[in-house]
Amino acid sequence: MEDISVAIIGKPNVGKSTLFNKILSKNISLVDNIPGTTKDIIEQRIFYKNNSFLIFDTGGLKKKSKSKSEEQTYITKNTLQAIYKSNIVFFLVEANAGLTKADKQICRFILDKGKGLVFIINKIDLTENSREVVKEYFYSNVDLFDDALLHEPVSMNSVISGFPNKIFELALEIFRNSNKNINSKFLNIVIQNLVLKNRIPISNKYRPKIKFIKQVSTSPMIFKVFGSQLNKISHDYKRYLCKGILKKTNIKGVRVFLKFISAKNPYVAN
Ligand SMILES: Nc1nc2c(ncn2[C@@H]2O[C@H](COP(=O)(O)OP(=O)(O)OP(=O)(O)O)[C@@H](O)[C@H]2O)c(=O)[nH]1
Ligand SMILES: [Mg+2]
Repeated sequence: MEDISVAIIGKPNVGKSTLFNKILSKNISLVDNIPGTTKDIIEQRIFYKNNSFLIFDTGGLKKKSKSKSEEQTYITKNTLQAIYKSNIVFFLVEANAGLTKADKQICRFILDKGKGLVFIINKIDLTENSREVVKEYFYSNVDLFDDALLHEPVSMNSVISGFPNKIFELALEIFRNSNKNINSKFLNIVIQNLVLKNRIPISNKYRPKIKFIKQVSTSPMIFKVFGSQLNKISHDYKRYLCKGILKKTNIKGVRVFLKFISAKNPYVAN
């Protein structure tokens, strides 16, 4: 049986190791109130509903240092390694801390690498706001990713014991979805409807034309789109197509990737 690999990622002290221990029902990873407690990646296997999960606890994300580019400063080598090795990332934030630019960047990075994302709000016991208000705040902020649809965040108090079923249900759903083969006929109806609803803008007197779409890979989900002058389609329009496909197929927690392939047209000057 192949493992579903899961990396627990988040800023120092958000409760990654606490969640890791809770998942394993054992105190394996050191928990402390000092940020930077976990140094190396710790990995353990668990079984949930006949699936084997390999869980990585990570040292998390470093504070910003001014010398490097922003992405580098937040994502350390260990974290990067864990993200690359994983199918799914459990991304933790603290309820009281708010969603920072760094959090958003890392979520974006995770999705861009084709990984599934489960967004978890921890230390919900420390906030005065209701769960709903906190969830709504984070949800409306992470929903900015318009080429990926996220699930509603899971809110939790990770120091309360008990296996976090909800998180694993989401992980399973995301994993299954990212391994789905979408019916070609359906996919083509979806994309033609998207184009009908919102026409591709004209570029250089020519309107790019989409003729056909087909899925070429699962996990990550990659689709090839065939047509003419497709290199003229704007970034925004590509995002519109991605989001439309995700909505119609009801896939959340992962990105889809579109590759545009234009037929050579001898009548159009370059
Ligand atoms: N009140 C409250 N405290 C929590 C919760 N989850 C974790 N903590 C506490 O937060 C502190 C940090 O927890 P860790 O699990 O060590 O955090 P971490 O993200 O692994 O930290 P690093 O390894 O340093 O990156 C500990 O004192 C935990 O007991 C929670 O849901 N509520
Ligand atoms: Mg830790």
